[in-house]
Amino acid sequence: MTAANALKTAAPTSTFDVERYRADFPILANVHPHGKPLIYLDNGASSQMPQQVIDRLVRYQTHEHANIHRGVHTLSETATRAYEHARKQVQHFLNAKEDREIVFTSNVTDSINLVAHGFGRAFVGEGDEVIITHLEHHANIVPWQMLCEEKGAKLKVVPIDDSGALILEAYEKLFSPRTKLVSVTHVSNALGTINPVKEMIEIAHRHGVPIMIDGAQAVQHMPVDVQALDCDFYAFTGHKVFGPTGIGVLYGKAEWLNKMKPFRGGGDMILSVTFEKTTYNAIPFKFEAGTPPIAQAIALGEAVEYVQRIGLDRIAAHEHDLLTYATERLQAIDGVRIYGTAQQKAAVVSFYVNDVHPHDVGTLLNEEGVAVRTGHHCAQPVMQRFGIPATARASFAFYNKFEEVDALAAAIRKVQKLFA
Ligand code: ALA
Repeated sequence: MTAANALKTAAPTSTFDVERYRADFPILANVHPHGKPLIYLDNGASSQMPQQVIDRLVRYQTHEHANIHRGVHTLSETATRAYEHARKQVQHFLNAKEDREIVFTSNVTDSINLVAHGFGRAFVGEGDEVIITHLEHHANIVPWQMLCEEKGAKLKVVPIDDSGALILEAYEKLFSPRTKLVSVTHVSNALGTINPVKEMIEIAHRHGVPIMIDGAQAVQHMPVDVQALDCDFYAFTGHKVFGPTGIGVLYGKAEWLNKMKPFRGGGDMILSVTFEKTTYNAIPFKFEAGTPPIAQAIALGEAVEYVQRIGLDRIAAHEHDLLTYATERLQAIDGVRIYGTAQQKAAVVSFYVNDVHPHDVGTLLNEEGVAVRTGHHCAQPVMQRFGIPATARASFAFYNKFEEVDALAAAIRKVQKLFA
């Protein structure tokens, strides 16, 4: 029996009509430069935009563009209405209590830096502590390191086990009376681990500590309800949830946003300015200095409605099937090692093919039309934990299909033959 025949299951038969949704994404019909159909498995880095979102961008640029919050003319009012409507769409997407709890930023990195500055400068002092985890993307490490360095505070890190799951008992032990904030990723970008954030939030609150969740790799895969979670901050980025680049979101409980210092100074974040004193605008505008990414915010509103129309529960179920199938197919290939085997995982498979460097694997997969990310995935501590410099990573979206997993497996076998 060959390894391929040893698969426990064939591709699941699913009621999720993937072809219907793929038809919304013009880029997926593109032929890859190497003459192969494009098999896009790099959604963790950036997902694709459906025609509905592209059309919304074009409609805005063609008929509605002007600066917002600044004009009495019709176009400015139209653009302002559309931008503030997008804020409400995001509010509903996250089930935030109020639209003023939604701050538009430029990406998750920007959202985390906003909290590191706005919260950190106000509430973290010498000898205080901030807790993060070993699974974080650099965006959820470096801003806290910078803050701790500036303030003389300490960064504490929740360890992970060999499957890439957080060790929860160790998390609880890290709290002390000096702990001021926890910041944790919802889903690991490098390994796919889904963290038990609900439990982590409860533990943090038991210690009287606010907690921020980095949802960059979560909101496109599963329903997120910030009121049910009861997190204090939640961040995500537009271009990973089928929207454009240049737009991100910070959800913050109004009580915290009100207490925080502004991150950037400039136009629109003020009520009045004299050379002696500036008074700041109300939230969320206090945090949106300068002309914001108006078109991108409006398109993001369309993107989050688009995924809600499909249904995040249905997306999660389809992607779970994809993950199970991909894991089995890759595990059936001798020489392929999967990193990240936690019980709770999003549809991300990080792997090594024999001892071929992941960059070579990625380059050769590309020749087969298969796009994956290779490298440390901006999560070098995760790589260090496993003693490797990099992995190849296939990251799926709801528009991926089982045949694409087969194509990935076939392309990996070709790589192995080249190095045999
Ligand atoms: N953070 C993105 C990734 O995981 C870029 O690929």
